[in-house]
Amino acid sequence: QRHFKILVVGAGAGGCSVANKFAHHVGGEKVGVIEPNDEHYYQPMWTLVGGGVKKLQDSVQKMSKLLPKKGTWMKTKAVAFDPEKCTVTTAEGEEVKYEYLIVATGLQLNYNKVKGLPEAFDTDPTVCSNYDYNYVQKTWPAIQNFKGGNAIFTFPNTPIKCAGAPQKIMYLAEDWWRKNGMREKANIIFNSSLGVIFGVKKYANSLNKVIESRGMKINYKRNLIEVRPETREAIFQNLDSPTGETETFKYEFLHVTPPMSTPDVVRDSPLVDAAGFVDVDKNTLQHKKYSNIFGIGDCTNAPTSKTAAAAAAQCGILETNLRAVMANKPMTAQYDGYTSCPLITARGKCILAEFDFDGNPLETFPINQGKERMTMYHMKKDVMPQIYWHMMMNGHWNGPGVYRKLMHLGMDGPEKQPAS
Ligand code: FAD
Ligand code: UQ1
Repeated sequence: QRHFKILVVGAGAGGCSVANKFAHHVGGEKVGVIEPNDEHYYQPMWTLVGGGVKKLQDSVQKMSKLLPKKGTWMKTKAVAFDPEKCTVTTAEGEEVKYEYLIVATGLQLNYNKVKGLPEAFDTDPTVCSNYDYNYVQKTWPAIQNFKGGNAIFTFPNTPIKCAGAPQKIMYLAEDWWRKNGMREKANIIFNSSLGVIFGVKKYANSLNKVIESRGMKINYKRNLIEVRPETREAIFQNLDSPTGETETFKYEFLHVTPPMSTPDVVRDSPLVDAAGFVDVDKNTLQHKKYSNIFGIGDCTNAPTSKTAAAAAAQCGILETNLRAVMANKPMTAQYDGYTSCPLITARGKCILAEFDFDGNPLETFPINQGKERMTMYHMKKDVMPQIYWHMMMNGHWNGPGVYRKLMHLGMDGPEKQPAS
């Protein structure tokens, strides 16, 4: 039976980064990684791929180049967790034993929860999604081929990763259509299951102004339940209606953000809460029941917005706390919920939202990030991919917390100074 001191399940943004961190600490040969994909995706770039700003290939790197050099990569899926026996079963039926487990499986996209959606993706060139490696390739051609009519952007009735991404692509599309003489013919509609444009007031206020000034329409509490590609109709349920009333929209362009959940293997495991997310202490990231298990990234129930930026901040917390547990010492690091969402509002414009568990802004730069800025656009487009590939993947990026503290030295009142 194979046995690892540290076993990481899932090598996305969070998993790859912590696998490399612990390879530095305990030696690569003691680290095992279970990950089925040959390729690692930098998903935050897909907004810019769909918007025609970046090439898809720039979002991809060979998994073999990113994982710890001396580590063991099991190129397969985890299919069962047994936290009592400290084993994870692989698709081949191997039971891999661990001393410490880090769960980092991210989210699964549940297309089959929307009737007709898989067929629509396969048959209708006007239906696309930046959330998927395959369907993000349809977005930019669909934007360019749009000749007017209803352009609809959806937000599902489940937690999702990067809650800003469903609207970022709307802004990029609107910007393109405006600059290419198509804007008057376009009826741009954001149908969201939520009741607000963004969960943090400061940024919601800015976004509402953007939407209003550029004539986009928002319908709240509208959940996509069916797509009919033959007639180009999208059916939405009104979540406020006690009778489950539905509304049918004709579409000439449809960007879908699908319903999401943790992968079935995680949802069906003993590791999750009632909602199906890995049940961790939100401050330490240690599992609430099993002290040798930690969770990171989108798969956990830490109540913050699910982003790579959040996973980066969690990496440092997890590193400190798991090392303490391994040394039989008390855990000292506390996650504050830091997350970030670069809200691109046009080519050359971005509102860089950064905030904590309570929705308080935690801005890195000593300027008002609630404004649309060219600098933040370049930050997102040109700087973040470098930080991700060259720092985060190696385990050398724990988010911008230290820079925020430096740049705000002496500038904020004590209430804005982080406790640590
Ligand atoms: P992932 O990076 O998704 O990795 C999960 C890994 O687990 C995958 O490699 C998968 O193959 C593996 N896995 C799944 N099931 C199993 C299994 N059974 N066994 C073994 N391995 C498994 N974040 C930002 O910070 N800024 C942004 O601007 C931003 N924009 C985004 C735009 C889009 C369109 C999208 C889709 C995402 C965006 N994000 C953004 C979110 C960000 O990509 C995710 O939050 C981040 O990737 C989460 O990291 P993770 O490690 O939890 O999951
Ligand atoms: C970040 O740390 C991060 O993770 C690598 C992202 O994911 C791509 C982000 O989008 C952002 C904005 C951050 C935060 C970093 C800075 C420098 C503000």
